[in-house]
Amino acid sequence: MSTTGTTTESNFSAESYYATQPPPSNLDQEVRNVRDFVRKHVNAGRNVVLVTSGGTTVPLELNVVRFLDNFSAGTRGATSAEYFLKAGYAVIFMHRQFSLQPFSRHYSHSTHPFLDFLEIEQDGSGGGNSPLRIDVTEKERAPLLEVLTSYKNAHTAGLLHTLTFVTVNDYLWLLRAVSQELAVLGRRALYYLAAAVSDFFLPRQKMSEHKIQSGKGSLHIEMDQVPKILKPLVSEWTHGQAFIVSFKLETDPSLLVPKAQQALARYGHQVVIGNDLHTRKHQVVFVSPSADKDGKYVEAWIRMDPSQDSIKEIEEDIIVELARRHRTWIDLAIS
Ligand code: PAZ
Repeated sequence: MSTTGTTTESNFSAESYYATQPPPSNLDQEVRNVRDFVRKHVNAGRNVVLVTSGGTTVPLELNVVRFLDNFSAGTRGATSAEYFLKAGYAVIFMHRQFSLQPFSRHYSHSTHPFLDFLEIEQDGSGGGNSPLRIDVTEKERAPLLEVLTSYKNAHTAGLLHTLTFVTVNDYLWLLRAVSQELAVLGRRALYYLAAAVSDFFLPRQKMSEHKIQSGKGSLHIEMDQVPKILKPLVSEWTHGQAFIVSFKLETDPSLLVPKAQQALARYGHQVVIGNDLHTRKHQVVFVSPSADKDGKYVEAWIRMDPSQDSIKEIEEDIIVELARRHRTWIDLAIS
């Protein structure tokens, strides 16, 4: 690709990215819907959190047959969205299409399929010809009622707004557009960036139009780096007002804290939550700038006993702690 506004051939700034990569076709409508949602909750004096969740794809062809993807199922994001609702937030849940969603995640396909606990019963009134009805097994009734009640309450009160992305390009365009809409909330906006976003992509200008043919032997693809959009998110799109929490995933645990510190130094936001691929359901580390503003960082671990898995989810403690820190962030502007 030639240097169409890029700093080098393989190094897009955020600005050059948006100038050269096309927006998703439904962006304007999505933005209007977010605007309505935000306006409603600004008027109600409610804090709003943007939760991003799931992995992004990187298409290799314009008529896409093949794409790169990653492991993220969206468990962290979907679970956290429920606890944010419980904490009184209005939630914009921006997730990868078909990844886990708040509430329905409890009954996801292979782990806990809902068909397994539904029963078909004969309505007793009309003998053998009486209509059939569906019932829930005794054991599952109470937990389902709890999940269903929370789901209905969130929807009836209009507290949960859902947005969908598939590609890293969809994600980048949506994130910028949503953050511009959330700017009216100032400090009352919280960003919880749990999506696993690709670090590399293939610019449209480099993509093959049609399915890449296999006849030529091995395949060499050089990808460009996805621009580091946390920087403009923090300083431009949110004007340094929003409380921004990003996630850092590593597979070498010794990198977690240093990489989290590096991100804070580079982007200037409030918290990086570090998690290791293999232990992420049982422990995370909060890394944040020290309150003394001395250029140092503090770390705080949240740990759970893995044997407590079925009783408690780590996201419950993560969200309690973040809601507390977010309140302090809001109060700082008032005092
Ligand atoms: O979606 P999931 O529950 O399977 O995994 C969550 C996670 C590990 C993707 C998330 O906690 C995270 O660390 N996201 C950021 C990844 C990164 O860009 O480093």
